[in-house]
Amino acid sequence: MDTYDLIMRNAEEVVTDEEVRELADDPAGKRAYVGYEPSGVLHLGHLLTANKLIDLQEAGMEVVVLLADVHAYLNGKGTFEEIRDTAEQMKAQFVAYGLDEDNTEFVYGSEFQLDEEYTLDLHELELSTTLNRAQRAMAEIQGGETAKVSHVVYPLMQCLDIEYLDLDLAVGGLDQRKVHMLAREELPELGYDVRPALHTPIVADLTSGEGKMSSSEGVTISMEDSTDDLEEKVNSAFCPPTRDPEGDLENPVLELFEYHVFPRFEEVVVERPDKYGGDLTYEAYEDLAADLESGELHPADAKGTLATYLDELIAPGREKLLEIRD
Ligand code: IYR
Repeated sequence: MDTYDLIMRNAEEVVTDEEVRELADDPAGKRAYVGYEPSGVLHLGHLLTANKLIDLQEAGMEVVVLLADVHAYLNGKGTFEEIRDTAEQMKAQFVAYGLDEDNTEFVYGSEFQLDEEYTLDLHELELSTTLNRAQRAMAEIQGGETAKVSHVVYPLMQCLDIEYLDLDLAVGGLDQRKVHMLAREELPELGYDVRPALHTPIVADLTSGEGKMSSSEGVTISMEDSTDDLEEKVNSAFCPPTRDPEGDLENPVLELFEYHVFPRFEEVVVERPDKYGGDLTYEAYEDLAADLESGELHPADAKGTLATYLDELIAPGREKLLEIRD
């Protein structure tokens, strides 16, 4: 796969395509990042952006993971001590999952976000950004409770991170898009460069195919799940034979194959007894999706296979988690 295609694989959108093409022409030494509010157990939402970071490492870029402790604090996720403990667990799981430790820089937000220069820049942004704009940027990130002043400081700091970590590309789920658009507008006001952003899709809820799979509601797959948990969750997933039967429902089983399994495995083997046609081997997601649609691949076989591959994917992180908790 060429560098541009690797960078773009499974991206929902990039802003702008032209800027990303420029990066793809000369990726060596270029820096990309994702920031995460520390959470003790990684779930598939985290792994979607982690897969993208692994793609970017493969494309020759340097990868920074921001353990956003100050952001988590501003978003009401606990005391600094609690958040730091959680962040260490998170880091260990990312490495176990496959982020190349020698090529990944893990940075705590508090390492640079409390410096004087950063703080003064933050105040300048506070002065130039309307409350309304900052709240809109935060709407998809904040968890619904009454907005506090901290919730409008949060997106402004996220904008500054792009400059202070000296990045060439900001990566995040689609829910981060408004913050990245704010950054593109506001950073030049402070005399800093505009950087491109890449957004990964939001995976639909597993049982309904609607909305998004999140850690707070509905069924989520995480590194905590045992082999049996995975089987049970995947078996109860919504899996219509077509990807988009009426235009507004997704097939979460296909999404998980596309975004999680195919990027990490060379081929996917569906094991079937000979009397049901024998094993099927797929090298590309599109072929598997086409077989599900045509009826060649039964949803039950697709689900069983998905559970097996997801199990293999999360096994190292699950072991790490058990080790940490011992
Ligand atoms: N807003 C993210 C966390 C975060 C991301 C980046 I990129 C930052 O620079 C800082 C924080 C979330 O919703 O988890």
